[in-house]
Amino acid sequence: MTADLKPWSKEEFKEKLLEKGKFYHRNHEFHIMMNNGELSKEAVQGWVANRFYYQVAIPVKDAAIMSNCWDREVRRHWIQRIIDHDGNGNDPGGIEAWLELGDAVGLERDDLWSHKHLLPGVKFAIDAYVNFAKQQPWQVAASSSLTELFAPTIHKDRIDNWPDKYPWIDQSKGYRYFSKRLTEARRDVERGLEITLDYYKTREQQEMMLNVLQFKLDVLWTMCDCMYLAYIVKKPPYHNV
Ligand code: AHQ
Repeated sequence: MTADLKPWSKEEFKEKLLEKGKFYHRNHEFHIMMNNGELSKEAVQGWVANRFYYQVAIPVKDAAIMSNCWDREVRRHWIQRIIDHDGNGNDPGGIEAWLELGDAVGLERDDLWSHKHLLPGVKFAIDAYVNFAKQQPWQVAASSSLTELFAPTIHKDRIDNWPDKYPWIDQSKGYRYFSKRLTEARRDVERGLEITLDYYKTREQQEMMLNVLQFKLDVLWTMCDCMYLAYIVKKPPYHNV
């Protein structure tokens, strides 16, 4: 029974979070094939189109967290995550950068905004994440973003591998999003870790947080499962009816 166990120190707790890295979707076969240059053009386009729903969901998820948070100081920081994606003033934001990635891989912007290529299972996984943020205490929802502890590496994989593995992708406009996230993810993780290491006090709460992180890892992994079935196994939903 973890209820009577001593809480982990902040360092031990952070270590436990980092141990979850093996479940990060960088280790999914879909991403391994991506980094090895083994994805077809259709599979890359499918990934860009399906991830677009994730990109436009992130600001909605972060707004849900803010709508549950009465702490002005936290909101003053957290609002930056929405701006990073929606942009403001002269900054077109990350959603625009993802649309440029869509342009670079040969997708029509209307087909991204209409979610024409969105797979049902990818939508369900992402909607589960948004609803989690709406229903959970803001600190719990905030801590679920800590899959980004492992994100800089995956963005760097794309920047390092895609130019050589996918020379058909227009490099002049395709990679701005990934470079942008390298710094933004590190800043987000700093804030997310601070909230998480402070909020979960007892061992039972800390163990619960590991399950919260596993939920979000499952969201990302499930997205890759759906895209693998559709674009690698070539058995998208209803392929046989
Ligand atoms: O581009 C990504 C992003 O903006 C975010 C926000 C953060 C969150 O709030 O959950 N997570 C996240 C992630 C982004 N990119 C993913 C990728 O593989 O490109 C990784 C993903 C994450 O690690 O949760």
